[in-house]
Order: sequence, then C-alpha cells, then structure tokens
Amino acid sequence: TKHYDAVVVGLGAFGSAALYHLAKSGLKVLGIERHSPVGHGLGSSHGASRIIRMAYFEGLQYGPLLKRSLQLFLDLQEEVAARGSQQGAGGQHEQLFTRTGMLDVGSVFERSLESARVHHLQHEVLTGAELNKRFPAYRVPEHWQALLQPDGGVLAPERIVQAHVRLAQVLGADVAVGEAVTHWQVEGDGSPGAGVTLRLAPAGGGGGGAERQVAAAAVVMTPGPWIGQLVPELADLCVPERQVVGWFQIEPSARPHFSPERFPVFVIEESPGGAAYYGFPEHGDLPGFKIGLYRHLREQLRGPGAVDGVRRSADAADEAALRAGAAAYFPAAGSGALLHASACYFTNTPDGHFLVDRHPRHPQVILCSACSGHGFKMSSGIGQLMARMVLDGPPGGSSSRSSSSSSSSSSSSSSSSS
Ligand code: PYC
Repeated sequence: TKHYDAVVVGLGAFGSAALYHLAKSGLKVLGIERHSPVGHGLGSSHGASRIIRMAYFEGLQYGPLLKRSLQLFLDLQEEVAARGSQQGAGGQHEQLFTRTGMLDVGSVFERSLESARVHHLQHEVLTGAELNKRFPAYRVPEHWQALLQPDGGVLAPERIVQAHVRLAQVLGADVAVGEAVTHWQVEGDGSPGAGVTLRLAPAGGGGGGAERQVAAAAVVMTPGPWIGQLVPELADLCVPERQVVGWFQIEPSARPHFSPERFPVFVIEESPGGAAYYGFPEHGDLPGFKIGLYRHLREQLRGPGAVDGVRRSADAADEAALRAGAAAYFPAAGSGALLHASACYFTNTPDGHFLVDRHPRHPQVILCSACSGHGFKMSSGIGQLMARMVLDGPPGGSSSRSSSSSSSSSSSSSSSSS
C-alpha cells in the first residue's frame, strides 16, 4: 500500500485544481481519474469554453471567490506561458482566458446589477436597443435591460484541467488515469485523525492492470456525477443531469460580429427563474456559435448505470430547444446547420448552490460535488480552498502535512463505484 498525504478522486475542474494546489503546498499527493486522457470529454469539464463573470446573479456571496478565481486563472495562464516559452512553445495555443466582457440580459439584470454595485465592479447598463446597436450579432427586445461587465469572458476548460494536472506532476504529484475507486474506508476507530484506504481497479479507457490499494491522511472527493456512487448518502442530494450544448453555423457575412472582440459572452433569462440561454463568440478550434440552455429540458440521471449510460449525441429535441434561442436572439445563426453538439453533466443540489464541505462523519474526507452547472469559473479558487482544508486538517484532528502511516482494520464508511 502506497501512502500519501492526500488523494484526489476525480481530475475534472475541481480535482485538477485541488491536486495542483496540494502539490504546490509540498504535500505528497495522488490524483485518480477513471477516464483517459486527463481533460477528456466524458464528464463535466469539456466543451471548449466556459463563462467567467464577476457580477453574479446567483448570489452576492460568490463575489470574493469569483475575484480570487479569476486571479488564479490569470496566474495559471502566466505559469503555463512561462513554462511554454522555456520549452520553446508559442503562448497562443495555451490561452486559458479570453476577455470578451459579459452581458446579463433580461430578468437576470436586476440581480446582476445588485451584485456589481455591492462588489464595486465596473459595469454599464444598456437597453436592449443599445445592446443590439453595439453588438450587432445580438437582437434582443429593445425594452429589455442588460448589464455589461468588462471582467467576463471565456475560459478554456480542457486546457485548464490539463495545465493543473501537468503542473502538479511537475511539482511531484502522482497521477493514475484509467483507474476508479471501488471502495474507500476510514481506518481504525474512524476518528478525525485516522487515515483512509482506497481500493482502485482498472476502469477501462487505457489505465493500469491490477487492482491495488493506496492510503492517505486526507481524501478530496471531486468525482462530479459519480459522487452518489462513492458517497451514497449524497445520491439524493447531488443529482446528475444531462445537458447539451450546440454550435450553429453563422451566415458568412455576419461572422465578424461573432468574434471575441465584438461578442461578449452572455446569459439571457426570459423570465425570473425560467429557462436561460447562455453562449459564446466563435472561438477556438470549433467553428460556429455555441449556445446552451439551462433550467430547461431537465433530464435527471438517477439509479444504477444512468450516469455512464447517458446519451452523448444531440437528438431532435435538443437541437430544437437550442435553435429556438439562437433564432430568437441571434438571427445570423438561427437557421444555420448544427455543426457540432456535446453532452455533459451538471450535478445539481436542490437550491442550485455548491456542495463543498467535510464529510459529516469523516472530516478527513473533503467533498466537492455538486456545483449545479455554474462551478467551473470558481474551480481554481475552490481547488485552492480544498488544499487549505487539507493542510489545516480536520477540526480536532491532525494536519495532513506529516505523511500518514497506517495499515490495519476498518471501521465505517462507504463503497463502490463502477
Ligand atoms: O455559469 O455562466 C454560467 C453558466 C451558464 C450556463 C451554465 N452555467
């Protein structure tokens, strides 16, 4: 059994960020990822782009974490660029953040404006008519209101996950890809200071051979939609959902209007708490206008096999729902071909906020899933926070800085993932 200060289970947005910050703190860490390669398209951290924005209609409490997270992404981009130039690579292909500005349009406007005011964020208020004139790809109702915030833009999720993992490895982290945790348990009397053992098995997808066991003083659980399999107590609280985004062809003469310089990322909410569209300029490797729709067409993935059995391609209902938004607000993309579509998971809590906490019975186990579909932009800050929780140790327990020594008997806890 190999012993670590901390093991991170799941190397998507949150796990990769936690792994990086743990390795940077000098801890002996292992990251485990069931799918291959790191930055794959089978979880919640793919699809070429994620929105980052500072004024936050979801809640005033997110303000400080958003600012911290943007700074950490900028720091990461610098670190990646510095390493790239040391190794003779150009910086362009490693761009992690593209600043486009962000538009909060329709019934999210008031809550975004309040957030901008409370957190002293730069912003402008536009009518729909002003917005349409300034950003000609858009056509929203003229009487609507919109908040334009300059500190918004596009994150490159797969590159960010890969950068966090790569840099963690440079700092000495071990990474196991193609292995899944099939069982974990807290040792001895299960006290807050007790170590944790984890059993790993090949998960298909290019990983290792035999089953094995590892041990750690602390565990960070960031498995996204697989959280209910690893922590069954959470199965009813953190519910995975299938989500689809699509890229529509843009009329050739209008493509310049969809460029990152002329097209802020957006959320358009038609009525309070109702369906909301979100989208991106044409950008990166995938051509077309990317649009998504959340709080609509909810397809929960409950029960054995539901997560792994998700339909990954778009069907006619997915396309129709996305096209309705494109046609309503972006006429030059509303009748174009669907060039590409991608399914991913949101893992949702009942109130739409995040679950980031210590396991109630095993505080050496830190849980981070679900993030209810709006977490990527805060994954850098939450990764740093989880590393801090590991370093501080559980209340009443010992810090994880001294390497665990363990073996022996079991007490409590959980089981099995596929
Ligand atoms: O956080 O901006 C966001 C977002 C848009 C759609 C889902 N999440």
